[in-house]
Amino acid sequence: MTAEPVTSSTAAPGAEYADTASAAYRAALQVIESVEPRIAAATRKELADQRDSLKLIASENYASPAVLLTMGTWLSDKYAEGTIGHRFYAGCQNVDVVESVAAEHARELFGAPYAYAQPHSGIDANLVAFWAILATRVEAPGLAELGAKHVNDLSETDWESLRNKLGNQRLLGMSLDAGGHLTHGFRPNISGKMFHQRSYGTDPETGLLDYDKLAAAAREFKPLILVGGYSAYPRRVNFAKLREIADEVGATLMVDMAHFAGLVAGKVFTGDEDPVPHAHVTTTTTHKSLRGPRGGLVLAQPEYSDAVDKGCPMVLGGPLSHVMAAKAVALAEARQPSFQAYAQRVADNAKALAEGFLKRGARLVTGGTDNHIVLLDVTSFGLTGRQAESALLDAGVVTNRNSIPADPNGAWYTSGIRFGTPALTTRGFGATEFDRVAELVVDVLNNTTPTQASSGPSKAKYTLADGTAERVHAASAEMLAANPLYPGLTL
Ligand code: DSN
Repeated sequence: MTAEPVTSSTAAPGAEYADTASAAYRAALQVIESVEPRIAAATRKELADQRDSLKLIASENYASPAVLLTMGTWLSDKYAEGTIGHRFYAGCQNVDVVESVAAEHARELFGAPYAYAQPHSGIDANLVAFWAILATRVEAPGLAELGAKHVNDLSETDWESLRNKLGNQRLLGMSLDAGGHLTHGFRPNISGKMFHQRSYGTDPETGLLDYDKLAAAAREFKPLILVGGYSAYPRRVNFAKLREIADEVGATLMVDMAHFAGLVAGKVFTGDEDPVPHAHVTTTTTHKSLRGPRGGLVLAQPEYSDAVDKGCPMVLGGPLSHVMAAKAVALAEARQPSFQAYAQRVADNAKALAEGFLKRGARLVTGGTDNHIVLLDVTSFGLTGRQAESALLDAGVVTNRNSIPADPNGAWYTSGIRFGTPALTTRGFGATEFDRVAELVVDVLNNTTPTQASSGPSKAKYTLADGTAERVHAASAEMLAANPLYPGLTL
């Protein structure tokens, strides 16, 4: 394998204005320092820590300085509850521009008829979507008007009727251990409380989604909402098939593309693998593979757009105008051809990482990847996910432990480690570096021994053989130095 240089078509944005951004950050930190030096110090330290570690958390990335700088303005000071042109506060003319531009970029980028840029996070985006689907689909007096009326205008009888109708709606989503997300009906989340919920899993042998079984589960359960999307499933999904299943049982297809929105934006997932034309409602975060600020978005087909548009104040508090502005900037970046090259490289790098693990004898859930995620089963190293995560962190490799299907160690200790390629790809890592990352990870895990506690094996304790952390730190330092985070940015 030969090293692939990061060409200007795949490099992350920012180097071209690094001097200006450096001056802006130096000035900002000086001002912060004069008011609360501990915050300035923690902010500086965070940059140093991020620069010095191998960030492999699949849901993280590095937003460009333009995106980050956009968040630090007085747009934060404005209240703007309501929607574009219809606010509950005066003086929202500039926020209207900001929100319109963010929504316009989102519609153009994803080819969606309607986009809502207000959600503060992924869970907020999903709550907006749930309420919009309920408001559109469930027949109950007062429900359709809920967004338009102030909630206090509904009578107690209306509310009683609403509660009865809403309480038993059904939601079918991917189970957490198969790679689904907490907000897709998992019990500790409100989605698992507000809906009568069931999960679909993956094939126990292959770890792959079984569309026939999913269709059978949908026929039997007849959900109002079929949720597609995942946060730890290392494969692509055929959303056209999910829509067929939803249509057959009269369900609304809601897809949460938070993890892979960057691959959709970058046209790596097209046709049946692009959820936007198939789903009635699509939600996403903006900070993962999409490489924007921390926040959410909802895209909707026209029949759901009125209800989604009432997300604030139905579900959301005042919009974060500074973050919507940063979403607009990030979405503008994602519309550049360089973002498509980046997204392709994210997927290619995940394959290189998976191949790197497989050729060193490691076991991967589903046997590989075709998105940005690699899920390593660490039981073959005799470890729990918790032990592996901590040992890797000791060596400067930042990951997160994750359940694997039918996980014997449960959701706290787990048996898996989830890896993702978006962040290090932004730094410029290519296939050669990701093969080396696999080698370093395997080195750490081979040199980690679970500690036996007197009362039985502890699922959290371990020892790392002497010299391992230093060896891995040194090897990663070389790769990190060759692929600097925010090149040219000096504080
Ligand atoms: N916390 C995100 C993840 O790590 O996948 C999802 O919310």
